[in-house]
Amino acid sequence: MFYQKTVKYFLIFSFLSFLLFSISLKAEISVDNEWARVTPSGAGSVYMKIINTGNSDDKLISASSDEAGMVMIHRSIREGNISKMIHIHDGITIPSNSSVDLKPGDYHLMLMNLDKNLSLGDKISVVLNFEKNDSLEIIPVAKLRPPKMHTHK
Ligand SMILES: [Cu+2]
Repeated sequence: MFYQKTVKYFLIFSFLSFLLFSISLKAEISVDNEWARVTPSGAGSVYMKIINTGNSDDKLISASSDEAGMVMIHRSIREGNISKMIHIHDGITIPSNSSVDLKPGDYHLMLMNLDKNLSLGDKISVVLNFEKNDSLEIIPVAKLRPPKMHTHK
């Protein structure tokens, strides 16, 4: 009897702690217009707009996907006539009350060793990890071209 009560209180306490923990977590980062590019090789690129509505800067530090061996943060740069991709090791800063576009010819996520080649319309689950904010799951759809931007109020 005493044992049952203890278990009961413990469960209630755990649940309340979880609620408090959830409330204290930051959710000031959102993602819009996420999409993935179809590539003939075993890699794919993911683009999106990352919006920070908080009053402090945050940083996208890493990303992962169950469907890819590895997800890297890349940036395409031009050197003369050559376009090449560099691996961004220190993340992408998302300034407070601002946004950063991951777009072709610029920042993107590179899905390495995809389980299968992407086909048009495929959905891929990708988890974004931030320095301060909660991790965020996005599900970009494989497309040829970027989606039209939504309008925001
Ligand atoms: Cu890349």
